Amino acid sequence: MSKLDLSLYLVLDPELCGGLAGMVQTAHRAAQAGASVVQLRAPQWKKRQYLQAAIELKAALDPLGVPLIINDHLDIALAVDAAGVHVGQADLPVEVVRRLLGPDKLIGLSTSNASQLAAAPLHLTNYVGVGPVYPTGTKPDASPVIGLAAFSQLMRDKRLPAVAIGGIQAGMAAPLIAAGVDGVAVVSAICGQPDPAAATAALLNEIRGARS
Ligand code: TZP
Repeated sequence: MSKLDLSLYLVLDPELCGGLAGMVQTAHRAAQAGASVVQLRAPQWKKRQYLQAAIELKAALDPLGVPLIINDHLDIALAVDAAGVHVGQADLPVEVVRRLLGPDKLIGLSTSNASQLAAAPLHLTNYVGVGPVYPTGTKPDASPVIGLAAFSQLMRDKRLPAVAIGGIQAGMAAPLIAAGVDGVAVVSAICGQPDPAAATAALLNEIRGARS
């Protein structure tokens, strides 16, 4: 399994990105500007449309060497030979996904509290998403907001590579990196921005600055 760079993890949202074409364009621009992972997340989409988006995203991201992660849909990840699958707490368990996906693909797991983090299967999970750290309008059914203080506490007991997610906008990444997270995951801070490449570059700059 190659080492995963979680620095800036873009989660795509078809509504914020302007549909399938907008999503592919945003992903491509963000990846060119340094986004290190891209996740296709479109819970409202039917399978056929999801598959088409995955095919187009894979074609756009492969030449840039940026891994494509598929949210929830294991079959689509297998169909397009994506880099991995991201599951939530109510999706297929990591153990099942790992068995079906094999040892070489990536598996990410959404968590929103200490007990979910403690329950993440250590040797089967490549990374955890932890959030929402801040209030977000992007995921209406998100778990309760964690807040920076509790998030920092969670990072003290970190057992797996982790990305912070939820309400992270430009200028908000540095304290999360300082708390020990490996990267930040964003939707609206890149998707739907007038210049996704500039938004990506600014966030990356902040992340790198906070590390040095
Ligand atoms: N999971 C927890 S919060 C969230 C997801 C997918 C949405 C984050 O969106 P934004 O726009 O970066 O706040």
